[in-house]
Order: sequence, then structure tokens, then C-alpha cells
Amino acid sequence: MHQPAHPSGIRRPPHRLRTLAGCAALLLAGSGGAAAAPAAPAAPAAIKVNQVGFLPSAQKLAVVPNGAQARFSVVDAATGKPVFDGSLGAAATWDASNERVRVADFSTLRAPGSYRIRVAGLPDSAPFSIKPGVYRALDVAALRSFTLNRSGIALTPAVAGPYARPLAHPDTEVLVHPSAASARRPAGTAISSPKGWYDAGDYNKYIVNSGITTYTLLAAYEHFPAWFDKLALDLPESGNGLPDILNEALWNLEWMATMQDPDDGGVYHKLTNKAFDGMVMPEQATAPRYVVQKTTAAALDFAAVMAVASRVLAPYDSQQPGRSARYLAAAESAWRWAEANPKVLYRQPADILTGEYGDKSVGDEFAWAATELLIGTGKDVYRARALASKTADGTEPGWADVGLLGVVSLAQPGVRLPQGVDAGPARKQLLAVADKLVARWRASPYRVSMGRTDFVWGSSSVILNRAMMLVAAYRVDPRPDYLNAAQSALDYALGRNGPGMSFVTGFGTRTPLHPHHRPSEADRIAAPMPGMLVGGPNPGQQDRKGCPEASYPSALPALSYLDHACSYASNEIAINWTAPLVYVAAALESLQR
Ligand code: G3I
Ligand code: 9MR
Repeated sequence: MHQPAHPSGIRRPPHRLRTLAGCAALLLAGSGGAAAAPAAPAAPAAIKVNQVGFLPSAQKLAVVPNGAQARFSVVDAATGKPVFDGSLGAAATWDASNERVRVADFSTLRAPGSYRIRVAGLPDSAPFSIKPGVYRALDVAALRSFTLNRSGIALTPAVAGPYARPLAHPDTEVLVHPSAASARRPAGTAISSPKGWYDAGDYNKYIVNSGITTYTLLAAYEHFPAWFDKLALDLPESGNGLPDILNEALWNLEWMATMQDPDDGGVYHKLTNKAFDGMVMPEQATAPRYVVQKTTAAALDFAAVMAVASRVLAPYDSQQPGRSARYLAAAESAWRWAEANPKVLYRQPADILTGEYGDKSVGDEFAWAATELLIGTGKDVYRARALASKTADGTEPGWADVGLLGVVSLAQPGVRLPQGVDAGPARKQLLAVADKLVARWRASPYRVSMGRTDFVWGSSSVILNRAMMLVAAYRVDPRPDYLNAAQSALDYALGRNGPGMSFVTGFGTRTPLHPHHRPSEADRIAAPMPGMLVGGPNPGQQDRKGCPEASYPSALPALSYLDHACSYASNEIAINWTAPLVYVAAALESLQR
């Protein structure tokens, strides 16, 4: 049998090929209509374009290698007939990839259809659609990837299709690690801490990363309720009177609530094995689990998210009696613990080897939690620490930089603020962030906000978190370029990037086949679970030693990406990376036609 070459030159293990045939139907059953197992072309893309497509009214750009041609056309994908002609922009070099490129702008093409970009002398681009609802299946799959990555649940075929699996990680007997011991809960005490999502390619659960992730899903609902009210996810809870995105967020909120020590309000930093598992299915990963060290960052991220959850769930008190009030009380008690323990940073114990999510500065966590608690309670104690602007710098939030999340909450139109709380400064700050991003986007040869130094571990999420800032700014002040720059960020994630790949599993024609994701590697299903965002280019290449079987194709920041399961530094998936994809796809659907 012919073995298709992979975009990175790596051959796929044979068991994947054997299972390819039956996979398309199964995938459709299980993933809400995601693309079938992709047949990856051998040659790297020359013309780079969003491989899913565009809403009719959106700005539409592609990137073309500089050459002899000055013109491009858009052709019907089925017939090859040209439907649009345009001239390419001026050539410029993107130093992140060392490519000299020109931009093709076909924004005025609005007729629904399936198309490719054509430039004489180059292979046609990947196909893409222009149509209303173009990101619906993507948003459904992205959200459902959270469901498929739930811990402590048996996933039935009705819910999970081909990804059905037995109960794993019930986490009803988790041991208190010595680093987390207290008088009432000495080391070795068993506590129950079920549910939650697996963090990423590994099966552990981390409060800090749950913080920004859960916030992002809650904010997506808070900002775009009409979109999500109609987005059915076929969850076990569907039909219970809550929008499905909130049902999914609740799965993790319920876990987070168990991570708080009821005796003192402190919050354990993580729930984990001692060491990372092998590439096995969740039900095969049965090592003992521990809760490890209470930290200030965990308490504050917990406080912020619980305060947001309290406000978002308040209208659902008849379906979830008392939950909103309980979450606000939990948030306040975590805050009090943090005030009494303001500098407890995470220190990895010698016998624990899993992810750290260690953060050396917690000023931004204090500001975020104070802001959400101020919105929720109006109490003076939170006023002083809310939104100290020094603690919300930078152009995008991240798991260790959460200050801007508070800025977004406070700046949002429609959020009910207590008397005397002024959204003005937050709005000003948000617009300043968006202006900075628009300036970078406009000056970029690729028309993306990413420069050489932005390609860190999880770079795909950097640009999508920036898109979340741009969208939030657009809701305050609807300047078209805020939305255009956000569209470009999604275009980047879906193909207008250095490797010319969609970084979302199952979406686009060139898309990751081997994410560092244990179930996707171990399940013997050809395609990885759909809807997950991989970390993307990362010249740090921190996995080089662990990856002897393959090597990165390039050291250039934007090209330092390896579609191999060993590459946890460029090809892992993570909940905090997929979450802004959920937000941005929903935003572009809601704000464009
Ligand atoms: O803080 C420095 C910054 O000063 C410097 O400019 C920059 C240059 O690269 O590096 C920054 O540190 C990076 C840090 O993330 C903060 O962004 C480190 O190099 C980088 O190695 C570190 O990567 C983190 C990685 O874990 C390793 O700790 C990722 O952000 C984080 O997403 C990732 O998270 C893992 C979990 O631990 C375990 N589960 C999977 C998950 C995803 O890979
Ligand atoms: O699988 C782990 C991944 O989730 C983490 O992000 C990464 C960095 O902490 O580590 C991975 O585990 C690797 C370990 O660090 C080194 N040995 C190989 C492991 C991959 O299977």
C-alpha cells in the first residue's frame, strides 16, 4: 500500500493506515461534522490561506511567495473557473520565517462557494469555503474536544462516537501529598476530586491552567450568548435547561470546587500522578493520584473563575439551585486565604515530575481576582487591588499572565457593575492593546501580529488570545480593523502560517496527524480527535532530546514545528490553547455575516 508522505516528511505508523477506511463515517458521527481523516499532500503549501474559509462579509487574505507574477485569481474549486482577479501587494520579508511574500486580498468576493487561490507557476492553494456558518462545525468540534477530554466519565458511543471509552481517572480517592498536608488533612488522607478536563496531552489536572481556560469559555458565553444558546453539543447533560457550553464549563468547575480545602479556603495547585504516563489510553493510566501544595496563584485563579462563574450562572438558579451563591462564597474564601498567604509560589516537590505551571509573580493574579470579585460583590476590600494597570501589561493573556482577563471583564458592554465602579480605564487599556496589535498586524508581511519573539511554547494560543483582546475591544468600539486583525489570527491558526498547516486537528487539508495527545496516539483510530489546537512553532525545541525519531524541519521561529507525537514542545494540544479558538470562532460568526 502506498504510504502517504506527511507534510513534515515523517511516515505514519502502519496501524493508522489500516483504520483509515472506516474512519470518515465514524468521525462524522462523533465529531459534529468535522472533516474526515485528511490526506496530506507531499509538497509544503506555497500559497497559504485559511483552509476552512470565511464568512461572506469578512476580510479575506492569502499569502503568496514572491515571484515573477504580479496577479492572482480565485478559482472555483470544482471547475477551476476563475471567479475573481486581483493584483498582489508589495513584496516584503517576514523575518520570523525568512520568506519573501505578497498578500492577495479577495475580500470583495462574497459569493458562497468552494474556491482555491491560483497564481501562475505555483500549485493552487488548498480549497476553502466562503459561506454563512463556515465556523459552526469548527466551534462545535473545538467545544466537544473538551467533552472528549473529560476526566472521570465513561464516554458512551452516543456522546463520543468512535472516541467512546470506559470510565477512567474517577479521582474519588486522591491522596494528599506531603507538600499539601494540613492538620485536618495529614499526608496520605484520601479526598474525592472527580471530574474536570485532562490538561493537554497528559492526564493531569492543574488549577492554574484551568483558570484561564474556564474563564475563556465563560467569557465566550457571556459575550456571545445568542450563538451558544443555539449551539447543541450532544452532551450527556444536554436538555437540562443550560446552554451546552455552560454544561461543559460546569464539568470543570465542579472539579475545581473540590480542589479547595474547606477548612481554610486554600486551593491545591494540581491533581497529578507522580510522573507522566506512557502513551496509553486513560483507562490504562492507573497510577496513584495526589493533590499537591496549596499556592497563592491557584487560590487567586480559582477565586477569579468562581466569581465569573457565579455571575454567568446566576440566571440559572432554578436549574442549579444555590450554585451561583456557593461559587461566590468559595471565591471569597479563596481570596482570604491568598491575602493571608500572599507569596506561596509553587515549588515542585522532588518526587513529583509532572507539569509545573509555576509563576513567579502573582500581582496579576491578585488584580484579576480582585476585579472579578469587585464586579460580583461591590465590596471595598477588592477595590484597592482591582486593575492596578501595572499588573495587566502585555498584549495578550496567558496562563501566567491573567491581568488582561480582568480588564476584559470590566470593559465589557453589558456587564452589570456595582455603583461607583468605572469601566472607563479598563476600556481605555483594552483599546490601547488592540491599537498596538492592529499596528503590528498592519506592518506584518504575513498580516499577522506575530513577530520572531512571539513563537513560544503554545504560540498558536498567543495569536488567538490576541484575537480575543481584539474582539473584546471591537465590542467596546467597533473599528473594522479590530475585527480584521482578529480574522487574520484565525486565518493564521487555520493555514496562513509558516508551515502552511491548519493547527486545528481535523480541520483543513493539511492538519496535524500526530499531536502529542495520549488518547489520539493510543486509540488506534487513524485521525486524531478533532477540534484541538496544537501548540505550534516553537524555536525553543525543548523536546529535542525526547524526540530522537524525528527532527524539526527548521530553526526559524515561525517554521520550528514538528508534526510528530514526540514533539510536546510544538505539537501537544492543551485546553488553554483550544479555549480561545472556541471564543474567536464564535465571535467571528456572531460579528460578521
Ligand atoms: O518566562 C520566560 C520568558 O521570560 C522568556 O522570554 C521566554 C522565552 O522562550 O520563556 C519564558 O518561559 C517559558 C514559559 O513557558 C512561560 O511562557 C518557557 O521557556 C517554556 O518552557 C514554558 O513552557 C511551558 C511548558 O509547559 C513547560 O513548562 C508552557 O508555557 C506550558 O503551556 C506547558 O504546559 C504543559 C504542562 O506543564 C503539562 N501539561 C501539558 C502542558 C502543555 O504543553
Ligand atoms: O507528555 C508530557 C507533556 O504533557 C508535557 O507538556 C511535557 C513537558 O512537561 O512533558 C511530556 O512528557 C515527557 C517528559 O517531560 C520527558 N520524557 C518524555 C515525556 C513524553 O512522553
